[in-house]
Amino acid sequence: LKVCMVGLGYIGLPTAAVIARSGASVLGIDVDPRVVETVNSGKVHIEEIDLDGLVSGVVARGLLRASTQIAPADVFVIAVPTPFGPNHEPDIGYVLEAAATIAPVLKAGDTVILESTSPIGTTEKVAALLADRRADLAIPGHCSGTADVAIAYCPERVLPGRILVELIDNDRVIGGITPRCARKALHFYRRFVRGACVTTTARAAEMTKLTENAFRDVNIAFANELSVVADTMGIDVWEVIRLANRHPRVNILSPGPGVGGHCIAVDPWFLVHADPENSRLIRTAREVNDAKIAHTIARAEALAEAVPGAPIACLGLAFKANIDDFRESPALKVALHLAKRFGDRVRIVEPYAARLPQAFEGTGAQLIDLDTALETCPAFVVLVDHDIFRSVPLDERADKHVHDARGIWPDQPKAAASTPRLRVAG
Ligand code: SAJ
Repeated sequence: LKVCMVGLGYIGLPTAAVIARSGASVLGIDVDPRVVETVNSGKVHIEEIDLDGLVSGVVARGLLRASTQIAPADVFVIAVPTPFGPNHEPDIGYVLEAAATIAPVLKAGDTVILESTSPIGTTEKVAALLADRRADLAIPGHCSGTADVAIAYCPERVLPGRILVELIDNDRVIGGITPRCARKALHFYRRFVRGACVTTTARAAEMTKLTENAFRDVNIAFANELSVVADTMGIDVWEVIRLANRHPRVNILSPGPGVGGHCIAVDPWFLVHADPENSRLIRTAREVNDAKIAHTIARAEALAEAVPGAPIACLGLAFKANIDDFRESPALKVALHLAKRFGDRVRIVEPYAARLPQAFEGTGAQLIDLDTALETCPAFVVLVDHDIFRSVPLDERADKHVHDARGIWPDQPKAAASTPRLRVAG
């Protein structure tokens, strides 16, 4: 079986490597020649547990090769970004570009699968584009009778940090332009997926993906809203959540400095955009989670003012624990704001960064290690729940002033005093 993966990013590369391990011959396409070169030398350009060993193995066995040029294959998988524009409108330009790249080499019997998170109706647009470019082929949805190719939507659902495990173990939702398309795609996923593969329509599968991430966003927004209310009331939100979660039907998630990453902070907008009038809860959740960043900034500023002139340590820049991904990171936004305001007083501890991101240039902020921070900084803003930060025992931080946005330093005696009736503009 010949497979062509279009897009070798956070999802495309691990997926290509897992497919190659199943014995298929995989060609990975990327527009960036550096990515192509890195993969062909058996290396990886992204950090993900166990990915380096897997990629070097399948490249050495000749099962995975990368190129900037498309080639004929039996199955084409599209895993390119779907960003949003200035008004949160989804941009499917890269998906359509990928489909246009595939069109000239497509032949009867092939399968085209879109994995990118996409607004509802995108797979149909891919089919329309292929029908337009390839009048010689019978494209599903654009022909009567049996189609020459199968077109399906199968969203990725993997969690960064667990990608290789979840690619295999998670259930997959496979939506076909027609039921026959879905069955053809299902046959392909069975090669490497151990979880259940469930078929549906392309539109339902597109909405399912958006729904999963909007569900998580709404639930995190509930926790974040509670944390602000508790702060106003001078109550420890972590204790309230622990106690409430003792109820058999209550399971509240963790508040944080906001919601980051390229999925949960983005995808709910695709649903809002589809039907703005009827998606008020989803929109509000997005707004609540974004406003939590401003709240964290206000609390961190108050902390800095409590230790005039002294160094302030910001723990973490990543968008979540134990990864090196800083995209859409609320921690980074808070730390950058503090660096711009307090300059060389700001010390950043981020074990997953070799140097500070470019945005910090000229602010005077420095990257230091955790031990140095504990020795030299009287004030701490905890922004990411990396395991290494959790491991600091109480006696090493007892005399510190702390704003802990992640709730990982329990029983902190000098937790930044709550500011009753604190109001933060969203
Ligand atoms: N967060 C909280 N509190 C929580 C949980 C998360 O503040 O209780 C924050 C994190 O710190 C982070 C953000 O939310 O900033 C998102 O983190 P996450 O771990 O919830 O999710 P992602 O973005 O790493 O991955 C999500 C997953 N979706 C769901 O769990 C429904 C993953 O399965 C998807 O494949 C991925 O989005 C994606 O690619 O869409």
